Amino acid sequence: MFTTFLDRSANVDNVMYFIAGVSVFMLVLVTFLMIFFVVKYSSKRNPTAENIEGNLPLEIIWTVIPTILVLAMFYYGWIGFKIMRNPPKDAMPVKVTARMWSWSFTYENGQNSGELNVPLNRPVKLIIVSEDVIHSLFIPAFRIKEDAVPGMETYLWFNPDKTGTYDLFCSEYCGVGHHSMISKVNVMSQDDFSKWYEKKDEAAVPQVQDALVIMKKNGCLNCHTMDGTVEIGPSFKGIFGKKIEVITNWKEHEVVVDNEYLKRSMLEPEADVVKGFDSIMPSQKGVLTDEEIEAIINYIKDLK
Ligand SMILES: [Cu+2]
Repeated sequence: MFTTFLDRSANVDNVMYFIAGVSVFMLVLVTFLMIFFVVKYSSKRNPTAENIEGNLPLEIIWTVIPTILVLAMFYYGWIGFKIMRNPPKDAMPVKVTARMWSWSFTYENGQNSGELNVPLNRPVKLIIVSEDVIHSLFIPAFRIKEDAVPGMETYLWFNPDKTGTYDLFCSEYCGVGHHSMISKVNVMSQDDFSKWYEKKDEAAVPQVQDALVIMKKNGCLNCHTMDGTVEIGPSFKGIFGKKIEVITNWKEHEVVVDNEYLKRSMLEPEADVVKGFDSIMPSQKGVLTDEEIEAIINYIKDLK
């Protein structure tokens, strides 16, 4: 169980076992002593109250032992923290952007994904930013967690030492779509990773079939469905060309869902909010390109 302290995730586990172990031991000890003294000094056994003087050796023992235990917790925690704060120089940087309610991972060559793809056995440094509120990047399998804070950059690193797919999610309640901020870490062989990493967008202008990829990548489908199911936002199914009730400046009115309306809904979502929904969608200005917006609109058009 107590493997080398150079292995960071083993260190996290060891610190956790150590603190939990000490806590359980203390709980049992204190509970036992409490029951023991209740019985031993009950009024039945001791009808006359007695003044018990202090006991210096006992006081020294119960001061020194817990102090050592607490300092040991600090020491082992500190070792793990130091490793965590010092990414290896050759770590691969990946920029992580958190926003309501999706994750986006951008690599040095501009490659971008909604899932974190990493090669086996190469340390990864995650540079974390938030576009709106505080989120928290949590990858339990690698024992790492760090807040994404608007206006600043935070970081984390880990060494993916086993291929496979692992959960990645937001562990800071960030609004109604918080549960949608779940993604994956895909640890791939070096070959598979290179293949994916070098794959550039074939077409400069996104096509309709790319719209699904764009929507997934940008988290649109965390709130909007395509099968008519209503979630956080209205479903895209069959809305094109329809008349809908919207609220603009607290006033209800009707609009027709056309190209212009859909584009405005992406860039200024607060302008006309569909009746019955909260105005919580973040603007996609600067996130989606004009071509991407067009591809999404064309996709929605076809969703009869
Ligand atoms: Cu979040």
